[in-house]
Amino acid sequence: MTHRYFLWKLTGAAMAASLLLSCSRPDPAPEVKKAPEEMTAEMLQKFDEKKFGMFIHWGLYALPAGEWKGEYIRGIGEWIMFRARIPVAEYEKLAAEFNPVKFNAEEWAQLAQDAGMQYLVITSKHHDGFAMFDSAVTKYDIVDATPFGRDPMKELSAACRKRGIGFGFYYSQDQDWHEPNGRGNDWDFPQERQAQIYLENKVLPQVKEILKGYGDLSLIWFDTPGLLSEQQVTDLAKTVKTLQPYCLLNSRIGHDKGDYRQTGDNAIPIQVYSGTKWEVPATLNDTWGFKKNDTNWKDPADLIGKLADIVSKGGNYLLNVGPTAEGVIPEASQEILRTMGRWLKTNGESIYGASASPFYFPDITWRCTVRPGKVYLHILNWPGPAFRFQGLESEVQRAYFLATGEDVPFKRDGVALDFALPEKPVDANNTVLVLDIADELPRVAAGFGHDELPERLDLYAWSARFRGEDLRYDKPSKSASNFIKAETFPNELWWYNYGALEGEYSVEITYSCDSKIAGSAYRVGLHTGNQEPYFELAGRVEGTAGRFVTKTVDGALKISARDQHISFGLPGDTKSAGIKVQKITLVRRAR
Ligand code: FHN
Repeated sequence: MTHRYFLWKLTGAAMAASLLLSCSRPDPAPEVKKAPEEMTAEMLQKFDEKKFGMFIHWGLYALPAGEWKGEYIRGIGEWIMFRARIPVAEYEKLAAEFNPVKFNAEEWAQLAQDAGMQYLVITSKHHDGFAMFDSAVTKYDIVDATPFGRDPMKELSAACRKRGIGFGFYYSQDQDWHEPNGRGNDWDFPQERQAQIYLENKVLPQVKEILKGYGDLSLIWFDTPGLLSEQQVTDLAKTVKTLQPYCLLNSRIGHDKGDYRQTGDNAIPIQVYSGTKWEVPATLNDTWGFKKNDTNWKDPADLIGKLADIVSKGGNYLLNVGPTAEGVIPEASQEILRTMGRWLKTNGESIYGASASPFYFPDITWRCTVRPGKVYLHILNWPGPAFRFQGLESEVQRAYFLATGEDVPFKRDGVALDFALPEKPVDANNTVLVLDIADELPRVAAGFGHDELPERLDLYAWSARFRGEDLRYDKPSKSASNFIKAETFPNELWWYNYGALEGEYSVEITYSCDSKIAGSAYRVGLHTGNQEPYFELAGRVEGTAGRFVTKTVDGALKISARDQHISFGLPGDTKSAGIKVQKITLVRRAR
């Protein structure tokens, strides 16, 4: 396997570590002498080092909080205007009620810091078109249109700066349901829109405002570029870089003009994803903007596992909170984030500035991050007292738990290391086992490199995106259930390819189903984008008397690099809501 990318990452990580420590300001003032690429590279390095950030979706939608005229509106909270087709004139009235008197920038920034988050990105304007900052371009902003009358972004950017937390703005550059020439609102504005007018009159001037009024920005996080032309996106990127050459652009600016890549929402690549810097934007429950009835909070252990999973694969984790209309980050979110922060306080060495795994992941027992001379094994699903780790050729000088410093006995058997672990995890959230190795970089045995996937690959529910809001995870059986039929958004498991899989595969499903409820049709789908599968394998759920069994699905999946994700679901389920799906296994037939 090639170590070039890996080496580059390690050197970069070391550089970035020293930069981060020596730098109290997260974002240096532009030095015009440097070439643009150099400035971007410098910031990308720092960005890569940070690993964990806070995303904040906050806007007028926090007031209806998922309910309109007494009716529950399915889907993510910040989309309520769109989903309920609320006329502009009615939605605008929310501004007069929006008074987040409990907003406290210091508390929000402190929460980010307590959580171990190194950067923060907040919605300056979401798709509803309302500016959460003081904008001279329109009166439709938090200072002019609400009784609150303060600019919370001024306070928050200052509170972040004070703590050395990178500060960035989310800005919806194409979708704007408030504007006739923005994209998305066809209930008020059925006529054809003229994007250029909207760009010139709202987007470019507002983007200039957020660049000029809030100090050095770490990044601008654009979203849903839609149908903007390459020229329009180029102009937007130029506007940003002219005013702040150090400000990073995310890939959702469109037309490949970003500095780093976003995965899909809540979409974690199935294996190591290299070649570019990337970030996973993700939710703590099933919404970004506050929804009063969404209490489907993810388990902190699961989130700590996901953080380790993402860093092991080379990415950053941007985890969202949706404050209420009063300006309070929900208590449950705060508790989860503080739990993550406590874990990071002890185990941060294995996350910040760490490089991706040089090994592929055969299952979900462990993930791996690396620093010079050290391999960190994040044991996420405890294997019991005997743990075999394969593929490391480097001599291991010492193995110990990061949290306690306690030595862990092991024996070598060729390229396998057999560790004697305690019966129970040292830390139920993620026990980090550190290997001090004799090499600067781990030497990886042939057949175990991250780019050498095995003939059988398990895709567990644990590592899937749960699509739809009804699915639930059962920790003891590591399975997903409640694949009920839904009017909008099918309840499905989605596994993101990101180029890891190419070839022809048989598929096996490991599941359990009470025999009395068996019968519904399931499908394993291949998708090039967020729409319905263009190809599917189908079968019917058979009863297993409640035991987990593995069954082969008829047919084969031909997966290519253009396939975005693989799904499992029961789209028309009327009977088998109790089926528990633990994993699907891809068995290679041909390359
Ligand atoms: O439509 C938005 C959504 O509301 C949210 O802001 C997420 C965050 O990544 N981005 C969009 C969809 O991808």
